[in-house]
Amino acid sequence: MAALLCGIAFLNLSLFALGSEMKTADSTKQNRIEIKDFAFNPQTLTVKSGEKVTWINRDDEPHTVVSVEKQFKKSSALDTDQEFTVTAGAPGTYTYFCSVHPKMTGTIVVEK
Ligand SMILES: [Cu+2]
Repeated sequence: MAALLCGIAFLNLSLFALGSEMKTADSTKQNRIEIKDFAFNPQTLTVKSGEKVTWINRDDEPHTVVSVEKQFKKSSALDTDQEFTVTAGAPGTYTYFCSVHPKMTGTIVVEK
């Protein structure tokens, strides 16, 4: 019986270790939005306030990133493989589009 209890305690310990590892990986995640085939991918991204969001253009066409309500500075025209980064501000929903192709839209949800 003692051996069984010991085994359970060990299992709990390893579950705990796994949980903290996942937390570490999550806090260093990169918030990346790829622009490909005239679309933002993912189209909706959820981030925490203060985190950085980076767009990268994987198309041969130039694209821009412009906040509909001017909640962040707009990008210049991004050439192929060029990146644009903003820091997520106040919590809320930020919609943006490409001024070259206004049908291209995306959303960033900023949480506290
Ligand atoms: Cu575009």
